[in-house]
Amino acid sequence: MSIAAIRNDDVLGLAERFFSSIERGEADAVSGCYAPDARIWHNTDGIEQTREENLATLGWLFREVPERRYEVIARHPVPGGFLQQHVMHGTLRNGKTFAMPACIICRVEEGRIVRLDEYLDSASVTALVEAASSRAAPLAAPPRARNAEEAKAQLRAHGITVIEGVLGKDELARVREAVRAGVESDGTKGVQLHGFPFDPDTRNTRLFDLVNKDKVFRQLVEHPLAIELVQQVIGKDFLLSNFSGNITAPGSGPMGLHADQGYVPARWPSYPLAVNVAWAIDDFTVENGATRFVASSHGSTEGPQPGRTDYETVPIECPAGSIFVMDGRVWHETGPNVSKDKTRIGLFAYYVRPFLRPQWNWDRTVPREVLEEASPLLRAMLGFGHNPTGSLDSLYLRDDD
Ligand SMILES: O=C(O)CCC(=O)C(=O)O
Repeated sequence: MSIAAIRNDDVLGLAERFFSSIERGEADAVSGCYAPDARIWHNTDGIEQTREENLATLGWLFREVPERRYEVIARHPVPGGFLQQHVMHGTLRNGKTFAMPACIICRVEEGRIVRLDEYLDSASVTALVEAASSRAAPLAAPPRARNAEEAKAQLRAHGITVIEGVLGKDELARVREAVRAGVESDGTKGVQLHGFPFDPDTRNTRLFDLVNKDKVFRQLVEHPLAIELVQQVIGKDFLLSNFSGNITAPGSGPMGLHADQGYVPARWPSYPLAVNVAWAIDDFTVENGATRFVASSHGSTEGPQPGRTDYETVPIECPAGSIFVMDGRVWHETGPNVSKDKTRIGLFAYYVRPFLRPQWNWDRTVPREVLEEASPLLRAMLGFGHNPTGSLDSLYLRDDD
């Protein structure tokens, strides 16, 4: 291969890294593609930005346009750099989509971009800025995803997604039986099942400690799709905070509107601290108390005001076997069960970033036999694995710990 061909490969590799880092929102990786004294120019304002100024602009883009994709029409190596014609497709935080055509000329030295001139359609730029600052169009229903990638995009854009058909008929029957057995066993032992302070009456049945109740529940908390989405929302390292069931019953009222990370003092950071994967074991309908949520509440930095009841909520209707995933900031509640004779089983697996204390003290409750057969992933999410906040205790652990 000639030196010229190798250089072309390097330049095209750099172009690929640069645009895919922007797609993924990785500011450090974008920064690494620029030379420290790089200059970035746009025809729309005629301003020459420094690397840091451009990274600030990209920070705005990452925030306002959580989903970005480049459709590369042409990418050509040229002496000293490359040319690219592309269309950037994006979804704004308020769910609006846009497509922005552009042409760039990039000068590269020693494997880094030293100058980038970008020609944009000024009407598209104005439309993007106006759309980003306009009020969110409220969702009339939660978005539905056909696969993990769509679910991730919806979580970024709306903080919520519904995926149908995750559990089949036999699996649902198995889970229902485990719930029935759990309720019976807790009832026999005198464990509280009704009338918790967060419920409006004594009709709903709350079943806690699912991890220790049946293997099938342990399989749900580490279901690969659930884990993929959890990691997308709160990062690679996370803890299971709680896993419980809520069985609504005819006549049960709505639970108070809340956000799952509501115990974290306001103002919350601009990223979610927690995520809830809800398993619909029965059909979720308006009648039987489908969970309800407030559209766009994932953009909030605090929970709903206590006592205020005028928030508009949207039902999360979905067939049995679906999961719905909500980032920890989404305001939601159990809907009222207004049916004559229908119960509704929902299981709620609640995961948090590793620096938040779980609601359930797994170290005091998980029996040795459950731990012994737990996968490394389950052990880690229960707090028995590597501690990503420091792992300092590893200095003192014995080999068999
Ligand atoms: O049962 C539901 O629909 C929601 C339950 C919930 O939000 C909770 O337990 O925190």
